[in-house]
Amino acid sequence: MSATPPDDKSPDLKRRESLVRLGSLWAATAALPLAACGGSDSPTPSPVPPPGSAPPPSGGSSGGSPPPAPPPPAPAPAPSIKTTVLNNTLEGPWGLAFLPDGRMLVTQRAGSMVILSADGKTKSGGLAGVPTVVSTGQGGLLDVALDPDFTTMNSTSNWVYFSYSESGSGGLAGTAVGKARLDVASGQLLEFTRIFQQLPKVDGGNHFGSRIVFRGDKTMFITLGERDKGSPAQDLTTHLGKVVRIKRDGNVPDGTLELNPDFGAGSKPNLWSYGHRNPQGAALHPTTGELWEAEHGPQGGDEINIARAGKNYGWPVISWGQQYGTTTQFGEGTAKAGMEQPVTYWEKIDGSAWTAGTAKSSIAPSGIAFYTGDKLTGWTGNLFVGALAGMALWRLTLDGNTVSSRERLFADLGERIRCVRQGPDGWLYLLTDSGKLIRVEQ
Ligand SMILES: [Ca+2]
Repeated sequence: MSATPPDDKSPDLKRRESLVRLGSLWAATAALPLAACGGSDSPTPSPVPPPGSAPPPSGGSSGGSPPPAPPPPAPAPAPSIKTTVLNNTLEGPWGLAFLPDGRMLVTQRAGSMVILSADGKTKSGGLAGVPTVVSTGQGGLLDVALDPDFTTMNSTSNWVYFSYSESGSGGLAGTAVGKARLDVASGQLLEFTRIFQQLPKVDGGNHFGSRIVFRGDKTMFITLGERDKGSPAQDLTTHLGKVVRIKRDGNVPDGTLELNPDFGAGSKPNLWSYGHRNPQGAALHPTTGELWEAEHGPQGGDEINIARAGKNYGWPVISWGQQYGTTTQFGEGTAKAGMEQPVTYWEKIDGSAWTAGTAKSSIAPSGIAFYTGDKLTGWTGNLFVGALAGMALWRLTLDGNTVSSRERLFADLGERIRCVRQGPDGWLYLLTDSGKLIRVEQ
């Protein structure tokens, strides 16, 4: 499959991707006039913010002071850091989980799951037992995660969990999560059970989310898009635009586990946080254990948030983005009391500062990962964000919960980066919409 799915922001995606291609061309040749990229919108890495800018915000303060524009660029990477394409035969890869023996379980959006050899070079046939998925628009077979107890290949806890777009009556669809036993020897998923359904199902093919992230208590977070419907993200009787937290059997945590927040009568009991747009990236912070998520804004306003229990992340009331095809602020503004601010956000596709009165643009973030290894020099503790429209890997350095710098990496690859994972070998692995598995190494 060569076509890329129309990820997010479809009204201006083609235009912005043409800007990206121009940007990549510029980066490659250093010859294209800036005017070709829309005036002052430089395609080079993030500039330093203007002198006197306030320091970046700490994570998740309610309302109040908005975060300033972009953090300064990070120091240049070690010159020896490089990318190696290990496989280019995947078809719309979306999620990746490392098996205990180093092989990789990869979902392909159209509805298949394959296993790659530990060196990435050999791809199995599609596993039997994958449920039927709706693969139109941004939907399909999406993320995959191993059971926290699936730590050896002969484990009896050989469960895998995966998110997908599930059809309903009348052409409606919604995100779902299923579990099944992975029998590698026979190439099958066995004992499939659906453990979560996003409700209500609605029409349209956009904003399914989704990522699955296990906490230390073996409950899982599932990030869910608002299905491009806007206001349901604020409606606590729906799963649209929410992060939910459930147990491995699909039930709501109770008893000895931390309870989910109480959102009141009529609310869905598995909700964790709300006001999200389309969170396609999520990862657990390696030291705080909190859930960080990346979500698509509208035209501009892509965000990284720390999704905390009971908090409202503002969509579609507040946003750092604009209405499509205009220079008009989206919603009521950029901040409101009782609504959380992102820890960082992008107003331009290349991370540069936005100029008032001009159109914003989107990096379109998908998978994210914290790097906890030490083999990539200087990158330990950094957060990595794959960009689709922005065709880059963003490296964010952190000072606690504050993003202290951002760096746009590998734009010259011209790849939509869908998924970022740290491998057991201490390198970073990327999946691209063009079907590649790429290792970042040095
Ligand atoms: Ca927000």
